[in-house]
Amino acid sequence: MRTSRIATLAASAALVGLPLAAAPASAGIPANADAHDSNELTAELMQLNDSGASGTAWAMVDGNQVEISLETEGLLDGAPHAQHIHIGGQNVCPANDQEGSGFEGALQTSDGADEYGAIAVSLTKEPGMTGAEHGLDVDNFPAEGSYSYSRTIEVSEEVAQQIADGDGVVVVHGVDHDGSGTYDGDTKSDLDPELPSEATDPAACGELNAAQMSMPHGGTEAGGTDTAGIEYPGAVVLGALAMGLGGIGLVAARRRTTN
Ligand SMILES: [Cu+2]
Repeated sequence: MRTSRIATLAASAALVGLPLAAAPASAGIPANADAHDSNELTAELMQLNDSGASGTAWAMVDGNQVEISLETEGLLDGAPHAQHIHIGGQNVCPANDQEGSGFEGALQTSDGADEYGAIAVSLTKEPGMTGAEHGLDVDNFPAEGSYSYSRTIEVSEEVAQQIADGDGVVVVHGVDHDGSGTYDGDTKSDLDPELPSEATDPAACGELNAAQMSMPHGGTEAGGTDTAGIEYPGAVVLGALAMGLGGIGLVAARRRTTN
């Protein structure tokens, strides 16, 4: 009687132990991340208008909070770069060589609206406002040729969902078409006739898509958990539970993407 019960226990333990072998595969998921309502995205920013600019963007959607980081280079130094998440187009970037209505065929911001949509979130620095209507608050945007930007922004639930669904496109503006070292020229901006078009023409663009792997922001905490799980039997059960929860999260995430 007693031995068979022990055998049952051993069998259960073996079953519980099984997921542990698969645990390292989940190491990329940060231990503190809530798999149910967070969504990690990345974008590679490519030049538009032959600006020579490039960069990367990373975003994490958690409820109606969007944490976003940008790394840029090759932009005009000493001039403000309006930057936004655009939503509502085909969720893509125009081609670098796409002809527009601006200076010598330059692509103006509205020329790319079919591709990337309209301004949805203004990526200003603190304490700048982040709504679409603040898209040209030039005093609150980075003004270097290369910069790192990071901010957590509260958005509407609709915008959060759209970004999480991969409908967001990051656009950085400001191109020195004539190489004068400043925003000038006779062509007026299609967004604000008070500004030269150079101040608002798109310089770089990247589509925010679901991240294939964790960026440094969340990845570091994940390393310690697996070894701890092997040393403490209690943690094995926790690990198995976490695997189960993770699985549910994955199913939910997949369902969301197919919808
Ligand atoms: Cu924009």
